[in-house]
Amino acid sequence: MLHSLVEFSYTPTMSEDITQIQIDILDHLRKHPRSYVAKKKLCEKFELTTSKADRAIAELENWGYQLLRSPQGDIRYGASPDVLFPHEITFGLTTKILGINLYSFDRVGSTNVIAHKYAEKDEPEGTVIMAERQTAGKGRLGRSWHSPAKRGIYMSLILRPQITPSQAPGLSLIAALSIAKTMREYPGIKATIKWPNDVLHDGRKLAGVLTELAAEIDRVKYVVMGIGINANHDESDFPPDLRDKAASLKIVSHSTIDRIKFTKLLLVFLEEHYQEFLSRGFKRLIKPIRSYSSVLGKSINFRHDGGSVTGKAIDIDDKGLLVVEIDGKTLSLGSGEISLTENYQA
Ligand code: BT5
Repeated sequence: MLHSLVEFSYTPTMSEDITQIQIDILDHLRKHPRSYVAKKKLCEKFELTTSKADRAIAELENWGYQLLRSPQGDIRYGASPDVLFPHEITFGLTTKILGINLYSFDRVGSTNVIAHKYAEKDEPEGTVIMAERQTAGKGRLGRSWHSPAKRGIYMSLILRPQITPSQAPGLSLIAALSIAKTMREYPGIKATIKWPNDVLHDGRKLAGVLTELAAEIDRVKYVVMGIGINANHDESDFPPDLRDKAASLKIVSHSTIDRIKFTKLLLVFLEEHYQEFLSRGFKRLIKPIRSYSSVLGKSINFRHDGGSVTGKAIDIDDKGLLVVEIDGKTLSLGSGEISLTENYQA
C-alpha cells in the first residue's frame, strides 16, 4: 500500500515516511469513529514527536480530510475527501484478491495501458490501476472513452485466469453484471446490460468495459479488464455528441455518488462473480445476466460475414454467447459489435 502511495501523484512532494505516518494516524482515528483521541496518545502509539504528529495532521487536512477537535484539542475523524486514494479504497475492503494491490494516479493516458505494463512486470492477479482522469481513455475498436477529472471511475484490473483465449470474452459480461448489480444498489438506477460490455439506463450509457488479452494460442497469459463508469458527471461534463447517449449515476439518481464506496462494492461483486466463473463457468451467472439484459427479445443489427445483418436476440447461452435468430435459423455471436435497431447506438 505504501508503494501505491508513492506512485500516487497527489503526493509528489511527500516523503515515503511521512505518508505512512499519515495513513497510520488516519486509520487509527477511523477505527475509533466515536471517540476523540489525544494527540499525546497518537505520539506515544506511533513514536512521534509532537511536531511530526502536528505536521502529519496538517497534511491530512491539506488533502481535504475533515478532522474534528474537542475543546481540549483532541482529534476525531470527520470525513474523507472525494479523492480515489489507494488507502481509502483498501480501508475496510473485504475482497481477498481484487484491489489488495492498488495503484491510483491523478492523470494517465489510459489505465489499461498502465495495467498492461504492470502485468508484464509480474504484478499479481487482482492488481487494480485507477486514475482521476484519462487523457487517452480507450473504448473498443479504436474508439475513445471520455474521462473527465474526478467525475468518473476509471479502473483496470489485472487478472490471470487459467482459461483459453476463447473463454475470455465472457469476462466482459462478468464485469458488466457486477457493474449493473452495484448500480442497482442505488435508488432510481435501472441498470441493464447491453451485451457484451455496456451498462445502460433507459438506453443511455452509464458504463463500458474494455477487456484486453495477452495470450498464446491455447493459453491466456493475463487479462486487463478496463472499466469506465460515469459517476458524478453533470450533463455539461459530456461533449455535445455524447449528451443524448451517455448519462451518469448522478444525472439518473439526482444525487452525488460516493466513488470510493461504489468502487469497494464493485470490487466485492466482481470478485464474487469472477470466482464463480473460474470454478463453475457461466452456469449460475447466466440467470442474472439474462434478467439484466436490455437486448433479449429485441431486434439488433450486427456485423456478420463482412456485412450488416438484422436479427432478433433470443438468448445468452451458458458460454456467454448471444443467440440470434435470423429467418428461422439461429446463430451464436461471440463478441464484436451489435446495436439495437430501435434504441441505443454506440
Ligand atoms: C467501451 O467502448 O464502452 C469501453 C470503455 C472502457 C473505458 C475504460 S476506462 C478505464 C479503462 N482504461 C481505458 O483506457 N479504457 C477502460 P465502446 O463500446 O467502444 O464505446 C465507446 C463509445 O462510447 C465511444 O465511441 C462513444 O460513442 C461512447 N462514449 C465515449 N465515452 C463515453 C462515456 N464517458 N460515457 C458514455 N459513452 C461514451
